[in-house]
Amino acid sequence: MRIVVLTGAGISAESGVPTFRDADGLWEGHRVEDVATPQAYDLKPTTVHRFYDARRSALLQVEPNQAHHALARLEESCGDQLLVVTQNIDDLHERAGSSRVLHMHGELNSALCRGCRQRSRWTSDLVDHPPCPRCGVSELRPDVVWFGEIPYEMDRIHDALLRADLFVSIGTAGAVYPAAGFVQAAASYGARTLELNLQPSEGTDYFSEARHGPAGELVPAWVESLLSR
Ligand code: BJW
Repeated sequence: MRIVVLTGAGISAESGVPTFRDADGLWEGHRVEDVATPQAYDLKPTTVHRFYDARRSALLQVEPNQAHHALARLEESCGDQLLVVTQNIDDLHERAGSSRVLHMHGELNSALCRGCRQRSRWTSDLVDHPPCPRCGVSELRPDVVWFGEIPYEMDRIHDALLRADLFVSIGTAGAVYPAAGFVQAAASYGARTLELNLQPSEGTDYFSEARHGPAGELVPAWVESLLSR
């Protein structure tokens, strides 16, 4: 059985990483247009760098939770039949042991050079305009996908959705496209679809089945039931 799992901010919430749109979410103190568009970056690069620098250093204080570990166990058993597509820019899936992970909205531990367009692994601050390790020009920005930009890996994701038998969405509000449209795409290609989220997402009606509760409980239970079959 080929499985595609889409994850969003809710899977990392129990690790202590704030979500975006919940109460106390990341954007409560920031207007989305101030930090999550290329135009915002052009206007206020220091504000945007501080926002992402703070999130990058906060990553060092958090650990993967039971939901990330359960998906890593599933990969141990399913191998390349499982693909995790994450909207998250944290590295908690990898730290739990998953290796088949596509970061469609980029990664905190990566920098993108606006000069040479190369991506480089980056774990320190960007606010002081360090030079690009590839071309030497000081044009590094967070390697994340903002509104109006094209997400990464769309061809591979589309290919996986086309071949999926099961599509599972975990911890995402279903408010941001193209990820919010994956459930309809997967269903139209013949996959069964399952939502695991704290509450019904905006797209909940498109799923064949929905279970609501914390990911730290729902995901291990789902994985165990699948592995025991
Ligand atoms: C729990 C839990 C627990 C909590 N357990 N669950 C009009 C109509 C349709 C589309 C558009 C439109 N106008 C513009 C667009 C396109 C636009 C878009 O979607 N806009 C919307 C606002 C409508 N999209 C884009 O611009 C994208 N690009 C694009 O479309 O390019 C065109 C193209 C695509 C494909 C091929 C060719 C061309 C780019 C979108 C980039 C999104 N970027 C961000 C920032 C990334 C960097 C960063 O992290 O700072 O990505 S925005 C932000 O939202 C971030 C997230 O990945 C993304 C999704 O958020 P998510 O994960 O859903 O988080 P929350 O907080 O919203 O929800 C958390 C959920 O978890 C909640 O439901 C909770 O209940 C739940 N939860 N605790 C389980 N313990």
